[in-house]
Amino acid sequence: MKFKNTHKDHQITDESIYQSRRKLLKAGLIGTAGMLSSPNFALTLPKSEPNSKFVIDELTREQDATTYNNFYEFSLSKSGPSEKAGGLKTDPWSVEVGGLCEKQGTFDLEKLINQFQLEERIYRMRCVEAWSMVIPWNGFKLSDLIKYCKPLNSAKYLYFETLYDPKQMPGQNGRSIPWPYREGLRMDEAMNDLTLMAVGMYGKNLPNQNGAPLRLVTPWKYGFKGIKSIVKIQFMDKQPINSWQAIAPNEYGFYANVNPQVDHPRWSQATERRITGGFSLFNSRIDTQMFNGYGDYVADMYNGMDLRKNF
Ligand SMILES: Nc1nc2c(c(=O)[nH]1)N[C@H]1C(S)=C(S)[C@@H](COP(=O)(O)O)O[C@H]1N2
Ligand SMILES: [Mo]
Repeated sequence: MKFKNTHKDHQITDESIYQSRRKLLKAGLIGTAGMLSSPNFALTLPKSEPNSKFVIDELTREQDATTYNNFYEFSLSKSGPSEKAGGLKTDPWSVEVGGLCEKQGTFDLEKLINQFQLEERIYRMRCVEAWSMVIPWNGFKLSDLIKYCKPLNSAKYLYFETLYDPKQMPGQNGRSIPWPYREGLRMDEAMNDLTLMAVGMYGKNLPNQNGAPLRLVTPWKYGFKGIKSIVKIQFMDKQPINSWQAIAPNEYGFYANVNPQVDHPRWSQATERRITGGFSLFNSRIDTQMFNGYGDYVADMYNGMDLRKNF
């Protein structure tokens, strides 16, 4: 399957960000401050004051974003997924939609995504392990898929599952996680304009190690919410339990909102190591922003909630 990039006039396909920046410069799509500011993006990066002199909202190098991964189905190491996920068969791929919605069924992914408008969006991403990246995703809005499925009024949450196939995913022979990998969102979070179903990154199809052919992207939440290689979506009336919650409920909650004021029990969440590329994977430590800097778009959803309890 090959997704059709709807923004043919702006494709970040170069192996090196320096090359693509040069191209963008040439095309007049890059601001003088060095921030990416293309009118083609449906959503520009929310403005934020640099919170350290080292902050640069520069794209992470594709090379780093595709070789420094978390994907326990293949490996527990960061480099393992890129070495071991290559054989995963992602075409054809189907997604089973069920639960509290009218349009239940098993849908062929290629046919499914043809229903929706694909966009390119540059998002800051932050892992609970306190490293972060800036990634250009290609995908469609989860809200479009939800509307397509016609949820019942009783549907309050969305539940997702990754493929379970130990033959293709050798990590599933181990017990690191109760398989299959699971994730959930409250319906308003799922409907939020930021929430993306990614089918590509850097203008290309998603590499397997990044969750091909379909993965969730919620940039105001820790990376573990970004469930990969999704085969099942269910509309539910009760809050589902995600995989990390199931393993360690005191360390990983349902909401997983990026929150510098609420530390992980074993380490601080106040700062993060921004992986951009260039000299090393450890190139700058910056202050973590509330909701990863996306508060203007998402803070309202959590009004009146105790975010220490709902972490
Ligand atoms: N199925 C599945 N999805 C997953 C994971 C995983 O192990 N299995 N790891 C999560 C974690 S902890 C992170 S930080 C992100 C990493 O995404 P990336 O490798 O594309 O950066 O994927 C998330 N989605
Ligand atoms: Mo993570």
